[in-house]
Amino acid sequence: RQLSCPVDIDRANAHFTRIYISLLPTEEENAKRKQLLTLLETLVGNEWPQAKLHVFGSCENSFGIINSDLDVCLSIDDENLDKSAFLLELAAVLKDGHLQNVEAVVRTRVPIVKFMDPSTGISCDISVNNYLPLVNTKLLRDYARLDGRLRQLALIVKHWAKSRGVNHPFNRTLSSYTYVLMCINFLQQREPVILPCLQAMLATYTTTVNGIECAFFDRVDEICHFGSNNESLSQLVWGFFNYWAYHHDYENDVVSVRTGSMLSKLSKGWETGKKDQKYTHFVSIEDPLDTTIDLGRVVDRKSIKILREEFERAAQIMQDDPQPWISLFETY
Ligand code: 3AT
Ligand code: MG
Repeated sequence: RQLSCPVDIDRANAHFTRIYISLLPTEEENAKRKQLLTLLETLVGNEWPQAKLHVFGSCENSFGIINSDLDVCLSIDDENLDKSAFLLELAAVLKDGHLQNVEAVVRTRVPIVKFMDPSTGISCDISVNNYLPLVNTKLLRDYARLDGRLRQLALIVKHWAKSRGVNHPFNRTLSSYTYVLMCINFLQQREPVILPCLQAMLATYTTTVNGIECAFFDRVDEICHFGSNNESLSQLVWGFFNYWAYHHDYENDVVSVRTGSMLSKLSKGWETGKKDQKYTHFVSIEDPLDTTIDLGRVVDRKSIKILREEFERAAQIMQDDPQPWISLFETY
C-alpha cells in the first residue's frame, strides 16, 4: 500500500507535542531517583567500599518517560567474580536496607537483582560489571542531542508500545532499547536525512568492552544543523508507523543503526526460519555495538503477528482517525 501523509496531519502536531511534554520525567521524579541512588551508594559502599555505581538506560540516555525504572551497573574490580553469588549477597544487603520485592534473577544472560524502593516508589535493576549498556547509553544520548525530534518520536513510540502491551521482551515483544534504535534508523533514512550515522563518521570516542571495539563520532555539538528536513512530529509518527506497517521487508531486511541503513538478512546469516539456527529472526534489528546480536530474536511466530497487527492498527489510526493522539494510546 502506498499511502500519502494525510493533509491535515499537522493539526495533530500540537496534540502529539503536548503528549510528548506530559511524558517527560518531572523534576520531582528526577530528585527521587537521585535520592535512591544515594541510598544505594551508602548500602553498597558499606559492604564493598571499592565498588562503583553507574546509571544507564532511560534515566541517562534521554529516552526516559514518567515511571521509568532505574537501571544501575555495579562495577567491581575482580575478573574472577562469581556474579550469581555476588548478586545473592547483594540481594541480602538490600533486604536488610528495607528495600522491597528484592529478587536475584541470576539464570539469565545478564543476571540482575531487582527491587522496589518503598519511599520513592521507583523500581530498580542492578547488574554487575555489565559495561556494554553504558556505551550504548552514551550512543543513544549523543543521537538524541543531534535533533530534538528523535526524543519526541521515541517517547511517543515507547508510550504507544507500553499502552498496547508490545514492550515486553519477556512476552516476546521488543524492548524500549530496540524501539529507540528503530526510531534512530528511521530518522537516518528520511529524505532529506534527519540523523547522520555516528558510527560511520570519524571516531572521536573509542573504547573496548568485552572484546568489542566501540567507536563513533561524539562531538555532536559541532554538528549544528544537519540537513534541511522540516518534518513535524506528527508527520514522523505517521511515517514511522506507515513504514513498519506497510514498507518494512520483514523477510529480508535487518535494521542497522551502525551503518545507517538496512542490511540483508542473508549477509548476517539471519534468514527467517533457516534450519539449524537458534532463533527464527521474524524481525531483525542489529545491536549497534554487539553486531552478533539480533535484538528481534525474542519475537516468535505468535508475537510477530501481534506486533505487525499493532503497527497496522497504528498506521490506520494515523491515516484515518480524526483524533489519532487519543486512539493510538488506547490501552489494550
Ligand atoms: P524503559 O524506560 O525502562 O522502558 P530503557 O531505555 O531503560 O527503557 P530497557 O529497559 O529496554 O530500556 O533497557 C535498559 C538499558 O539496557 C538500555 C540499554 O542501555 C540496555 N540494553 C537493553 N537491552 C539490551 C541488549 N539486548 N543489549 C545491550 N544492551 C541492552
Ligand atoms: Mg529501564
